[in-house]
Amino acid sequence: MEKLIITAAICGAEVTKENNPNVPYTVEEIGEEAESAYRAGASIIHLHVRYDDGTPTQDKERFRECMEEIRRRCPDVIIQPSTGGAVGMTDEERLQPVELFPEMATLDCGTLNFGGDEIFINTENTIKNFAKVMNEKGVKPEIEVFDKGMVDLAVRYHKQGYISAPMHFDFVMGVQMDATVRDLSYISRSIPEGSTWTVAGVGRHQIPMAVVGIIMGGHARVGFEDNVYISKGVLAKSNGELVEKVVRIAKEIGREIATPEEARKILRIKY
Ligand code: KMH
Ligand code: ZN
Repeated sequence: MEKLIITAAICGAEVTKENNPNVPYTVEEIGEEAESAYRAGASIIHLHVRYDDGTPTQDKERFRECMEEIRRRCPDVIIQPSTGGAVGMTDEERLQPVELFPEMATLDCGTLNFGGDEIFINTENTIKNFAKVMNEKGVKPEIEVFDKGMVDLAVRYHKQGYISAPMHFDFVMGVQMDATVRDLSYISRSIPEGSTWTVAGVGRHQIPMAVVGIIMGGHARVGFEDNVYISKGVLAKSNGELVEKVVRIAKEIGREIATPEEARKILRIKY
């Protein structure tokens, strides 16, 4: 089986220090959390950024600062900015980090309920435009899908020339679709031959879904964006602690961990 790529979603836009005081806000804190995940074995940092008071932002200059800080601490790590940002942001706001030519960025492939009255809006024109801009800039999309219809949409857009192959999918389980072995098994069999995939289980599903992904030959995403606990009722001290747990489990069941360089080869990222 190919080596395991671990993505650390270190910050997100929704969790706060009230959920876990170790959620990073400042440039320094974001750098520290990225480094803890990288040292533990993460090869990709999925990145949202905040202002010092915790407000999420897609501001290009704030992204630039945070990316420089991450590169200073983890020179070879793959940085994958979010283009999802936070619910309610405009497309223009959301796309800003792509102007920094990151190696990857997320491409959310549909609209969904995001809890309470919140709706995370991704119209067909938004998705096509984001995909087109990423393609033009040589940024590899991490295709975020929250249900099977989003896979079908991404495949249609690939056929129409908006998304290049090989495609890399991130299956977010436990928001729209259930975080079950059945659903992960179904969705991971629904992507084109030659594609790669990662699973991100939300909340208590994070580690169990990562384990299923490891066994099935997929890749795994962990981190504060999706879950702030290391075990039931115990807050994680850092993103690194969550990555360490996945590394431990993967090694126990015989799956080696990919370095950033190996992750680039697996994902066919030109560097
Ligand atoms: N914060 C969500 C509204 C992404 O990073 O692309 C969007 C999100 C997905 O987290
Ligand atoms: Zn995100």
